[in-house]
Amino acid sequence: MFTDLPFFEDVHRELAHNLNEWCVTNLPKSEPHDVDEACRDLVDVLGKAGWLRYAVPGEAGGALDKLDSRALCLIRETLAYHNGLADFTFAMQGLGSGAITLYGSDELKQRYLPKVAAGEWIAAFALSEPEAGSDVAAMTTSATLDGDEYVLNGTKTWISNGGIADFYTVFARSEPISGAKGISAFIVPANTPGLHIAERIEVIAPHPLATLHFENCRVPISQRLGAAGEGFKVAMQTLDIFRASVAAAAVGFGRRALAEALTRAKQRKLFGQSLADFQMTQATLADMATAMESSALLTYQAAWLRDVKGAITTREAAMAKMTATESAQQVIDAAVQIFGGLGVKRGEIVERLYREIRSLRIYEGATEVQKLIIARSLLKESTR
Ligand code: COS
Repeated sequence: MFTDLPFFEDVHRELAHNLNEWCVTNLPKSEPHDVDEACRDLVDVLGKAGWLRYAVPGEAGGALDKLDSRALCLIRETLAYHNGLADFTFAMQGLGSGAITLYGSDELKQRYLPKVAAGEWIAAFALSEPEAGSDVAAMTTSATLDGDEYVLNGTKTWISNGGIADFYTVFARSEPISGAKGISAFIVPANTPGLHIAERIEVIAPHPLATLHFENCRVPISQRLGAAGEGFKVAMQTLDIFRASVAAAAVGFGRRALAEALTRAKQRKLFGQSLADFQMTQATLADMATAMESSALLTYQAAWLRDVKGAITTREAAMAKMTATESAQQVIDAAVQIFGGLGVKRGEIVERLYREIRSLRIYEGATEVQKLIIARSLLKESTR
């Protein structure tokens, strides 16, 4: 068992085991017709079962003292293995509320986080804009101070849980400075006047996704996270935690594809033997397994460094996200190939995984952005 590795403690081993057992009996096996309803149900079920408590810290009803990266990663890997939408809903509760955990006042923490942990409120993270995705510091959504309120105007897009969220963590330019330094972070309840869902976006692996418009949307200063102008740092530190968990989800998808491929290779007969008897198939299976093992090691190394060493893990999380998502894409593609025609038939697990893995190479920083982050960090550290 890989949870026997020294990265983990007993609490993690128990968590991974118990969650896996729970998933087998409690998660839907097929894709839903209505993703909004399915996500609301999943948040409710994950909340009632106590799993969402790992998305918030102990002081606000969390299961562990701190937001524990290894727990987040193990949960995402396990959920992704069984049900991609369950992984999505868990991840968004964490990402959507992560900035409150890191930068929220005690009052905001106590108001929002217990509801997130109970699955009573759905969270979302609104950072990207039509012209500010990878270059997030180019954002133009404005937050103008007027008395004791900020007035938000602008557009956010690719917002997961857009349309079903109860509140959004929104990043907007509050200072008259261009670039990273002028941005602040805010909690905006979904029913705030001036916040509209402009468009729902359909994607290949369906989940709630939308474009939001802010039109003279008034938010009290008390809903700001961190200091004015500190929002870019708030976003990046939140992403540092959750990028490693994206890697873990990719490991879950990839490991599931490998498990499906192994079963298929043993069962499928052709040319008088099983598919698994061909050395060509064996080479593919070996590459798949090795890719997922190495991805898992990078992922849990990043999580362990943050949890145990208290390290800043920007570079390690970027390495894990890049490697795990790119590897899982290849592993799942290989699994589809092993399945042959069945691999692209709607309803097959590997067909679903093939669609589900694709966006992980893009969201929370595309692979190209991760390369930038890794290289910048290396160059900064190099003294020669
Ligand atoms: N933690 C804390 N601070 C950080 C940080 C981190 N992980 N990353 C950057 N910062 C700080 C920098 O130290 C710098 O502060 P100083 O000027 O005081 O030194 C400031 O933030 C600006 O950093 P940088 O110059 O690196 O910003 P860039 O505009 O060049 O952007 C990238 C850097 C490309 C890394 C950033 O825009 C990014 O991550 N883009 C992808 C965004 C993303 O993930 N989008 C998906 C949305 S969620 S689905």
